[in-house]
Amino acid sequence: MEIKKRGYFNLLFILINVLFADGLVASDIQIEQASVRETLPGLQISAAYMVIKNNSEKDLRLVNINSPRIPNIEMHENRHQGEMMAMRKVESLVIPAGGEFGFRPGGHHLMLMGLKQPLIKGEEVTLRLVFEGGKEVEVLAPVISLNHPMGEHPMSH
Ligand SMILES: [Cu+2]
Repeated sequence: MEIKKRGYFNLLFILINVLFADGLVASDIQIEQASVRETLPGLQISAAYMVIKNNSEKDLRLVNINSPRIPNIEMHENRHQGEMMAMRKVESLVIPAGGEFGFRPGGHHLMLMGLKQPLIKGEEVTLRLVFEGGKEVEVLAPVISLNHPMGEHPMSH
């Protein structure tokens, strides 16, 4: 089932690249350091991180992230509220032309919610990034351990 799905999404990815070949080639958007944090026992949420590079000459607006395996993914920012850090959902984010945007531990992050099964270290999760105008890019993110230096995430929701 998983293999069949992956084949389908690979095909979709190729089709998307063909459909949106007008001025924006796949290498215009580069995803680096993508990772998903393993779930804590009993929890149905986790976090994902990545750096998105925009090599094109136009700003890109990230409007949605989804995954065949994760029911709900939100983009969150961390904000100081007095002494506390609080998370807030953001609807979209701009990746500046020729620049990058990072979802990183302690800062903006992707909140993975409503997980039906635990995310286990060593697995890989497909994440699909949707940009304004319909451009889509897929990345296969490894699930990493909570003890990984990149795996820290404040849990104060
Ligand atoms: Cu969050």
